[in-house]
Amino acid sequence: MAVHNSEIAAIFDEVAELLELEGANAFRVRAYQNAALTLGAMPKSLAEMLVRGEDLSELPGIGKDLAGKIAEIVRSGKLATLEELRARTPPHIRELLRIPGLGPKRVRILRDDLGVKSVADLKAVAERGLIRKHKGFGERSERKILAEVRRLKGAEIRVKWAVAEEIARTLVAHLMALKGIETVEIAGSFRRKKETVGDLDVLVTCASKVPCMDHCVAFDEVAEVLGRGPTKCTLRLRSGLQVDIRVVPAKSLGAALHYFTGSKAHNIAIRKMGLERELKINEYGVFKGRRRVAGATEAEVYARVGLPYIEPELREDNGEIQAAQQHRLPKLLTLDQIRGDLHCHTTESDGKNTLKEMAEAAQARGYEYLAICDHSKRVAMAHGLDAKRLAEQIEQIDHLNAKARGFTLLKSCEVDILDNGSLDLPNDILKELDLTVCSIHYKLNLPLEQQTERILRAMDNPFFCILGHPTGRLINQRHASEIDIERIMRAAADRACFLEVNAQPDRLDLSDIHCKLAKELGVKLVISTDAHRASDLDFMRFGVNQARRGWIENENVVNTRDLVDLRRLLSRACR
Ligand code: DGT
Ligand code: CA
Ligand code: CA
Ligand code: ZN
Repeated sequence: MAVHNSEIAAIFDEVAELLELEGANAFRVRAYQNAALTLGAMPKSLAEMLVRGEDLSELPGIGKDLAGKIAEIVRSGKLATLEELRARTPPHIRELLRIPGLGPKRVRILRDDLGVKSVADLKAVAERGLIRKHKGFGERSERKILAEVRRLKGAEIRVKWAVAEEIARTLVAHLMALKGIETVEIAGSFRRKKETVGDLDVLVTCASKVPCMDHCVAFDEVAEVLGRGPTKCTLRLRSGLQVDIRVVPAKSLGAALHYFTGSKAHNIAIRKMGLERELKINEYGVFKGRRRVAGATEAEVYARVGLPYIEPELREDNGEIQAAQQHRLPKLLTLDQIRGDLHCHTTESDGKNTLKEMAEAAQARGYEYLAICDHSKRVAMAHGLDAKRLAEQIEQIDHLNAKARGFTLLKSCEVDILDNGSLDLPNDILKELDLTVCSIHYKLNLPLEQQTERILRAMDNPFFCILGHPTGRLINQRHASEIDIERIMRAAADRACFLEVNAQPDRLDLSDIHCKLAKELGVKLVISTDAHRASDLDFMRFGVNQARRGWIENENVVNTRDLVDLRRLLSRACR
């Protein structure tokens, strides 16, 4: 059982990629890409839908053919179409596709025009300066390609936190199903909520004589058992993610949890504090000579070195230990402090749900407000709103608000920041909105100075409120645009503008480090899901995680305010 939606989406993505590489019909390629998008964002498990006998061909963009392919994947874990495509594509060419910035189109050009058939060939032509001479590539893309090729050597694949969470959930459920297993904790970077994780580090306590290891390796997503001992095993799952599982005695659980949560740098600093008190701290406990003095809980471990409990998200040896010593640890933001979402889309632009459906979904989550931010016309082209359609939407919102109680739709728009730094809609219409989310969606690769100016000029507009997904990066796919983020933050603080922490699992933009910088520079943040369908509103927790890693507290976040305070903040920002 239990092929995850994300696995099916990944298979379809790869099919699309390889088809495009072969020069297949563009509609066919797009059908797979669209299906991957639909499936990846679905809240319901496709595998479970099939078990219940639901007809998948009724899903948007999924016809009979694709529904059959989904069933094939759920049944066998594989897709014959993909296997055939892979077999037909030389492995070295497939490796090229993994280089960020090189899609199938570009790989084809490089192969057909420059004879590039492997990463080694690519490196050679890039070093000889042949790529920059080619139409469609510039000097900058050549430099980027070279940097990526160099990075690729020895580079590991890191899994996005949201994907790891889905896998972790099924793994924990599997482990807890064995009678005698008492606790299962996931430590490591996953517990620290790092945006990507290298592997999962799992700790288990169980009653004696329980066949715990047999049960671990019997998890039905295991592709390979890489190592196995009496209390420890290492697994590679079908998704490629590795898992280290350790069985520990209950009296050591706190010490083990502390040790395996890391980060390594944090551990080293704590151990050093232990040594100063003549304490030995390891994964088994805290010891004075040979006597165990602590180890069952993490709080005990910290107490032994004279510190209060430190939240996992802070454990990067990035000032948290000094802060703990001085009793000035941040009181980290929590999900239940979020009162509304300030960035979502509807069917008016590229969203999948209507205004009314989005409003109901937000209310169902207990929110006080939701800002509707359909795209302006520049980015969404045919789908985007011009001033006239935005005015119509404003009327619709007024109409819905008149009927709603205790909940307010806010009028907004995701306005494109044009390359000259102006906004994509005239001020006459922007002034009718409660707020704006202003974002860059094209020319992401301008030189640093120019890109920074573009944003600063946009911020000069009195109707600029929130800078949406500020750096434009996509995790594992696209680097952040080159911008002087500190200058932008200072400018935002001066003008009472805000920066978004976009909670989409592959954006998480701002990063944790940028969140911390924003706090230090006194810029307020907005944590938003950028939901394109109702279920995406649940992405909020990913944004909160990221903010917590950046030491963010309730007061640093705009959308922890109630509507009255929110309007007060916005009125300064927006007018
Ligand atoms: P990852 O998996 O790369 O996303 O990052 P982590 O932090 O989960 O690292 P991992 O899986 O290599 O190790 C898990 C934790 O175990 C790590 O955060 C700290 C602890 N640890 C691992 N190796 C050492 C070590 O040599 N010394 C100390 N003090 N702790 C270690
Ligand atoms: Ca790990
Ligand atoms: Ca590990
Ligand atoms: Zn958006």
